Amino acid sequence: MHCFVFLFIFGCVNKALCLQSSCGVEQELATTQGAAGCGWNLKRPAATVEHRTVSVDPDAKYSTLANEEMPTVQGEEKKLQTRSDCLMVSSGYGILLYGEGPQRPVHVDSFYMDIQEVTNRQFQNFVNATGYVTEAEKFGDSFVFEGILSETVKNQITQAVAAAPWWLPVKGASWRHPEGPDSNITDRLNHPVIHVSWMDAVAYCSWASKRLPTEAEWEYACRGGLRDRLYPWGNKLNPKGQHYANLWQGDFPSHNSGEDGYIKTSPVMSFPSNGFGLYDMVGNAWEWTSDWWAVHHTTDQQHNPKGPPSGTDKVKKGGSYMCHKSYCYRYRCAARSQNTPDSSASNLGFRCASQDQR
Ligand SMILES: *[C@@H]1O[C@H](CO)[C@@H](O)[C@H](O)[C@H]1NC(C)=O
Ligand SMILES: *[C@@H]1O[C@H](CO)[C@@H](O)[C@H](O)[C@H]1NC(C)=O
Ligand SMILES: [Ca+2]
Ligand SMILES: [Ca+2]
Repeated sequence: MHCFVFLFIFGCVNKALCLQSSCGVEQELATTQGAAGCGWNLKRPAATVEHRTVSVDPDAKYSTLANEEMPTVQGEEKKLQTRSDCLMVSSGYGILLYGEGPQRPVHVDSFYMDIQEVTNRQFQNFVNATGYVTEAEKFGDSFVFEGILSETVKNQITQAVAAAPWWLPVKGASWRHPEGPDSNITDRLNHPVIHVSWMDAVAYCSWASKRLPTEAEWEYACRGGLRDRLYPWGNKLNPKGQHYANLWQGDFPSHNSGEDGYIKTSPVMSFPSNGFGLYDMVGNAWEWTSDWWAVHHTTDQQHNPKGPPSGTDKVKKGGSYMCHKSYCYRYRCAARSQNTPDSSASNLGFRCASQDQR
């Protein structure tokens, strides 16, 4: 089933102004507590990183099979068309430390964006067609949030991330086994695929004849046509008492009340879409972008910026079901975080974009 929705968007988006009432508070929270919370420091030990170079050659490895076996369930895409004189200003909430500011005018050409995070079912299709093995499966482990592990698995773990002790490297954790060997995705085929590295995400998107969105494209898509807003739907986190994203309610990291209905990932599209018809742009799973991470940006106007030419970390956007304001206020369109390209974790996934309709 191929469903495409053609959406023309006229209007300028994305001047994320610092809100006077909350900016100072946020800056303080971010600098004191933010660093480790969003999956930062989930770096593989240097020793294991070296033998883990994965080459992705879509032509050689995937295209033949891909042509024979296209996914039976194809996610929808939206065309996001921008006017040529439209200025998009990326970021600008005021967290200079993480490169959210200063505000800067950016133009992005029209592109197609998946309306949902790539699901386990879609990823399974890809793996069935290509035999692809993810980096977490090759390494033999992946990071899982302690709060969702069984006692059996927890008891077998001896190391943790110093700055974020609730992240545990779990042997056998992968997209097929999100909380380790005693878990599976049978009942979660419509949830976002997680435990996928940046390389894995690139491999999937290439197979689908797509690509990862740039950070600027991702942010443009997140804003859903609204100006100067924190979230894809506006400035209030819970308008009319409703939840608009799968986030964390309660106290992080000890108690997740699951008030929004989910303490782990949720099926994609469980919460309302934004003005562009895109779902889960914030919350549920973090999403990889194609950009290398940097915190210094030019304030000159840019056309289709693609980030720095090189780096050590890739930018991820949108926050996850683990984000709570006290610790990881990253469920804003402007917010950003980073991981090394070979990182994988129980709250990190992706969606694809493309220049042409796929
Ligand atoms: C992938 O293959 C497995 C094993 O053959 C099968 O159970 C599953 O339904 C397939 N998934 C898709 C999405 O086709
Ligand atoms: C998957 O996990 C569920 C419990 O979460 C279990 O009941 C089921 O037997 C498991 N399925 C497989 C194929 O391991
Ligand atoms: Ca939740
Ligand atoms: Ca998301």
